[in-house]
Amino acid sequence: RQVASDASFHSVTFSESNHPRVLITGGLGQLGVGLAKLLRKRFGKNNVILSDIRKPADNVFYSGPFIFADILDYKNLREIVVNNRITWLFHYSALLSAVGEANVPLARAVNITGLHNVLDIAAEHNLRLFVPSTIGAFGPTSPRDPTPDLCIQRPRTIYGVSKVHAELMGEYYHYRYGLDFRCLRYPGIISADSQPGGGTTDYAVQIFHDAIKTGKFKCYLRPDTRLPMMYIDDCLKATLEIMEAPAEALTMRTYNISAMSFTPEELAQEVQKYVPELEMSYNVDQVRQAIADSWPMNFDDSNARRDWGWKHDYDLAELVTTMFSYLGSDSR
Ligand code: AKB
Repeated sequence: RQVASDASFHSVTFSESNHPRVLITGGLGQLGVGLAKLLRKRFGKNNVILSDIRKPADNVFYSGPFIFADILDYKNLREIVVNNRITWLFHYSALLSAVGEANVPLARAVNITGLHNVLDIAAEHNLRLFVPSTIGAFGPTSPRDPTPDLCIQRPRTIYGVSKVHAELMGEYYHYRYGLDFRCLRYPGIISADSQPGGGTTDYAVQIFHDAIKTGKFKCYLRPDTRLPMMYIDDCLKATLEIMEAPAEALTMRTYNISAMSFTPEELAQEVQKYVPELEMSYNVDQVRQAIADSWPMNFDDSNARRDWGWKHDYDLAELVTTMFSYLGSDSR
């Protein structure tokens, strides 16, 4: 009887191990909950652990495994990886561009020291590691229209500097230690049921909420500020696709991905198709404007399209329709 139950135990663990065991750090930011939902559909609810240092809302807590993980605590992170037999790690903990400028020491700790912990644990435990990078990894001396994968990267924010560092360190660990590091440079991400925190592209999310609630939106960027953007479903799809891509398909380890580029003025025109009375005004925040002015206007993602078949589903019109169908334009 003992032997039989041991055998069935092993067969259960064996079949479960066909799926990756996933940990998502910084899981309560704009992207983690949506990513967990997508991965749980594919790999099973209990194979995907969401983590953060904050307390989750009840619906997040009850939708699947959630644990406390502090990426600055090496031992805590290592214990979680070992105890849960983690094989894939999505490292989403980071301070974004605007909030990073407001607290450089914290951004340096989270975005750089935290990354070092994650890299060491991933290399030591043979994990497949995804780290998001960003359009913010480029700077004023990069070509901006379009911005290719390989060009000058001299960002002027601590966020951008930390992301260039992450790209280079991940690639170094890949070539030096064989770490299966995969990285996408995200544009500004737009989502309906989660909020970004402290970024430069956040206006493109806030405009929908304010248009519905008040019919007014005050934008902190100039009307002609063009930035690459993407709907969250495309972003999460690309993230899963690069993690599942066969290693032989990847000619690089860090790829630009893109879907659309627009200015606040162009977004407002599209939003006005749903809220015609929307009153736009502009009150430029010099810090965020300077950041935006140093970032790509259009992102060249031809390598991602060629190597692993990246293709976006949402353009500007589709994005705006989808946002209003989630948020409900008549909920005022
Ligand atoms: C930010 O605005 O800081 C982020 C990003 C583009 O990386 N949304």
